[in-house]
Amino acid sequence: MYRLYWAPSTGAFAPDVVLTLTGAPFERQRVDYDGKEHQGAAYRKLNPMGQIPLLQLPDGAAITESAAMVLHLVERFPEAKLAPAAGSTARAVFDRWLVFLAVNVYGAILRWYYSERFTTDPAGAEGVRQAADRDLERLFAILEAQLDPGPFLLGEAFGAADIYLMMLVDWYPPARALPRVGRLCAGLKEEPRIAEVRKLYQLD
Ligand SMILES: N[C@@H](CCC(=O)N[C@@H](CS)C(=O)NCC(=O)O)C(=O)O
Repeated sequence: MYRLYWAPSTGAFAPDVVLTLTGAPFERQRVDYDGKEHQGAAYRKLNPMGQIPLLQLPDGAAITESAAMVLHLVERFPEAKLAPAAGSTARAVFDRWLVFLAVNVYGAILRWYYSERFTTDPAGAEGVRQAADRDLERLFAILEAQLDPGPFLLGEAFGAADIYLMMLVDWYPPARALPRVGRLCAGLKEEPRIAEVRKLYQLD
């Protein structure tokens, strides 16, 4: 069975929703984030980066990187229709946006939240935060344009990249003001299985 190491308000949300929507049996292993369990030796044996999430596959393999988890799951459970068929042009577009979100947007959000980690100059943190804010504005404007006509990143077809986008919007509230981004997230929140997972992750 799949086992997802998770904690509220973390990047475990996207793979959790994807797992939930596939209907695959899985268990959640809560990590004591406030108690810094993810920095302990036992957890680092599984994820040397000391980060959440971590997905253990049924054969015991430990997979890190939330986007890699999503890609594995959409591939493993094609009947859930959370991504276009592998090898198709639509799939290349899906992969493009998932990686865009995981690398560019997630990265900028980390710089926005944890600015002090991205400079050795204690006085430089505010500058890092402001630059990240500027980057996020630009990145979300690109996403807003991609959602035209929408309603999803891939047009008519809902997919796992939309879930990943919703997670990032939760962390960067200014993005909610963008009409298409805001509409997409508001719609996804209405889906009962997504709403359940949101509750668990303590998202509004
Ligand atoms: N690239 C990783 C990033 C994961 C990540 O940054 N997780 C955060 C929680 S949202 C974390 O565990 N941070 C703890 C730390 O960096 O000390 C992924 O996509 O899974």
